[in-house]
Parts: sequence; C-alpha cells; structure tokens
Amino acid sequence: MTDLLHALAATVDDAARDGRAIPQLSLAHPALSLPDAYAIQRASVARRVQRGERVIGMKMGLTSHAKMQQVGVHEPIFGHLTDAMLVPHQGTLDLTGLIHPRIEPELYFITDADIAAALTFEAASALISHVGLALEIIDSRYENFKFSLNDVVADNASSCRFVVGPKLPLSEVRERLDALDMVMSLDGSPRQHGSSADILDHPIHSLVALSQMLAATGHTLPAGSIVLAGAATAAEPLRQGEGVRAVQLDAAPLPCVSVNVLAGT
Ligand code: OOG
Ligand code: MG
Repeated sequence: MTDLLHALAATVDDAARDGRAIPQLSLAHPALSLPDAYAIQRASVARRVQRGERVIGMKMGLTSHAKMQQVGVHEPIFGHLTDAMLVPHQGTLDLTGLIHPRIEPELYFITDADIAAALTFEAASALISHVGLALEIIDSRYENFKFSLNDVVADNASSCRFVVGPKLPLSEVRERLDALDMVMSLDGSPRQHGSSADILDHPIHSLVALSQMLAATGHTLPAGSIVLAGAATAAEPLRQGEGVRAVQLDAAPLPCVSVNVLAGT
C-alpha cells in the first residue's frame, strides 16, 4: 500500500477522532479507485485496532433505494464495526464529539461460520444463527454529509455507533424476514416507515452481496460476527429541532431496539 493511501487513512481516522468535518478525499485525489478506497478503509480500521479496538462485525450500506437516493450513491458498500462503536440496547448514546449524526433502522445477523467465498442465498441463510433489530448511527466525516462512492468507502461507510436489540434464532422468523413492517420512532412519534423487503428485496441478499465483495478481495469475515444489513429507510438527523432524546425501532415479531440520546457538545 502506498504512502498516500496510508496518509489518507490517517486523515479520515483523525477526522473521526476529532469530530471535525473534512473535504471529500476525491476532490484533491480524483484518481483514487474503489480498491484504493477500501484499502484506505482497512488501514483506518487497522489504526483503531492498534489503539485497542476490536473488529466485531461488518455493516452493509446503501442496500435500499431510500438510502441510495438520500445520499446519491447507488451501489452497496461495506464497512467495519468495532466494539467501541457498540452502544447497549436501552443505553445512552452520547453525541459529544460527533459531527452531524444521523440514525437509521436496520436488521442484523449473527453468523456462525467464516465467510470467505461468494454465497448463494441458501448458503447465506444456513450460516445465519440469529437475527435482530438494530439502529445505526452514521456520521460522515465529510463536510455537509456529501460524498462520492469512493469517499464514503474510504470513510468506513460513515459508520459511527450501532445498537443491537435482543435476537431470535433465524429459524423463528425466516419465513417472514422479507415482510417485516419497520417503524422508527423519534421521541415517541413514528418518523420512518419501511419494509424489510426494501433491503435488496430480502435482507439475506445483503449478506450474499457482502460475501461476493469479500470473495472478490480475498478477505474473510470470521464466524460469530455481527452483520448489519443496511437501512430500510432514509436516515434521520439526531440534532434536529430541540434535539432527539429517544429512538425506538419496532418490527414485530422481532423484539424492539431502543436508545436514549444525550445531546452532547
Ligand atoms: C453511507 C452509509 C449507508 C446504510 O445503512 O445504507 C448505510 C451513508 O449514508 O452515510 O449505513
Ligand atoms: Mg446503515
């Protein structure tokens, strides 16, 4: 990997740590490729690991039309999740040090086998042990939350924090997994409404897409990982109005997931 890619990894990592928005990398470096962007992402995650964070899973992003339209990037991407990003279910999300955080409704899977090769839908289903609801907090490190495909990939797919709710064995909900009514409420008012089918027609397709991208780059996702499937609806800003104080996602029969929000500075 070149010195430039390492330097850009430091740039996005520092921006996340400092809570400071930066110009899009693609403006100064228009020749960056998608593989370069993933190399920057991996190097920025390696810096987190060096500081003691542990990678505990991956997130898929831009797996619904609503999300693609909101940010103007039209292909699925992935990012890494670390233990430091995890906020407990019913816990407190402190916005201190975040730039322009948004929250979005998701599903997550727990895998029970390594993923290194492209999976069929059936093979992906077979290695999901559990499924549950999740809230993802994204916080693009780019000014005005504006980016190209390569920019957002380099920025670890805007990942910031995430909350996972209680999980159920996949077998209990498998038949209905593409027909869940997902409602995300802010301070008790429903704000985003979608269907789990909005996630690539079926959320398991998101894991299939991740497996294809991993296979193409020769990387492995270890067994026991968390995988966020990507938001079903557009994201909601957390600092709007008086400031959001509580967020809940319902999608029966999965148990709901919620988080309290501390305005921070
Ligand atoms: C990019 C990340 C997208 C999702 O669930 O679609 C994402 C962004 O919107 O900043 O996490
Ligand atoms: Mg997301």
